[in-house]
Amino acid sequence: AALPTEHPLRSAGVADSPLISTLRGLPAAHTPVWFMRQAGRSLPEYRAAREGTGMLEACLTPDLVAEITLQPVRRHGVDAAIFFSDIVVPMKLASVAVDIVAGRGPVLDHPVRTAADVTALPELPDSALDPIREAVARTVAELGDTPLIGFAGAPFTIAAYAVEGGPSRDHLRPRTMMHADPASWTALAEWAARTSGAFLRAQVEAGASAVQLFDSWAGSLSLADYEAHVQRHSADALAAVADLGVPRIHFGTGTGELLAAMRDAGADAVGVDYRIPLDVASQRLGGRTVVQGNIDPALLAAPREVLHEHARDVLRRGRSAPGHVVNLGHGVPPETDPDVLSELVTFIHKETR
Ligand code: 1CP
Repeated sequence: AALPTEHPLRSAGVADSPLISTLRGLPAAHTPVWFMRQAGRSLPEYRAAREGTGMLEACLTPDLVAEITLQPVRRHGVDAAIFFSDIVVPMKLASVAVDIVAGRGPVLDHPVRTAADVTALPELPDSALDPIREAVARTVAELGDTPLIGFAGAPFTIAAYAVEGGPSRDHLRPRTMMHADPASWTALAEWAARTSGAFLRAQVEAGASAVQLFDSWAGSLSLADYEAHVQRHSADALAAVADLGVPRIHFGTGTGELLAAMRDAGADAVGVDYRIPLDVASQRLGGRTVVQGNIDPALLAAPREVLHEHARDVLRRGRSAPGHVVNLGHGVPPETDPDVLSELVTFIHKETR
């Protein structure tokens, strides 16, 4: 299979954009920058658009999704849009009883803990992804040469919410399940990989030019558990778009010990959180993998000169990799001053042009 004829990645503007060039290890006009959670609570226009609409309802309203996805591109001039959605949206579309509770996060009515719970998980029908396709199509129609990044949750992070039934700190239950009931774990992770893989594929076919797999909580795993129980499922999710030829980014937090294993799951670029410097990350990746990161979100609230010095250090260390996409080490904190982000984008572009 190939990308549809009218796909943005077939246009020179998107294909040669700083983000796509950099992810492919090619030279770019400047170092690209975007921010995880750039579409969200740090923007007053986001809060206004979301007013009175629940998170999941918003994610299934194509006009609203397009508007929220475009807001940070208009305001900050970032080098990519990230599709406004959530990692649990495909679960919801598969008819799992899940909601996103304000101030908490995803919560399931029935946590998935036994073999019977896993067997009862509903498959995601292809037609359920139509609102996603429509939202992506509306978004890319407005984006011009700025690429859209599609995303999905990686099987471990999805399973962490499913088994715990909501947010947790140590993700003990899913980590227990992989040892106590490996057959159920495997079936759950395979379900999550199919579901996330279909979500990724729908976004790419509808116009996303790159993808990011979020394994936000993989840092709670040992390398041994990652390799034995997680890596091949993440590889399956990434493989769902392999034939389409879009660059694939793989991100997690606290994953300093897992970077090479995450790359080997099939990623072109590896996202690094703020806990290890990019030159160390690049060395752990054998110096042959594009890196993304890793401005510490805490420094967004520091004096401008302190933030700039930190950003310069991140750029300097990023040069040891064959390509560097600037991002934060994790999401934009909700209380961030949006002007700081706009100014940081200008700074990165000026420093690297
Ligand atoms: O701008 C963007 O980055 C696009 C939007 C986006 C993305 C990529 C949202 C909107 N969610 C996500 C992915 C996501 N969702 C991840 C991976 C990224 C990360 O590590 O931050 C995770 C872990 C979730 C789960 C989730 N959804 C949480 C975390 C809960 C926990 O365990 O601590 C929360 C709070 C949500 C809700 C959510 N998702 C997105 C927004 C804007 C919100 C807040 C909604 C609201 O309450 O109004």
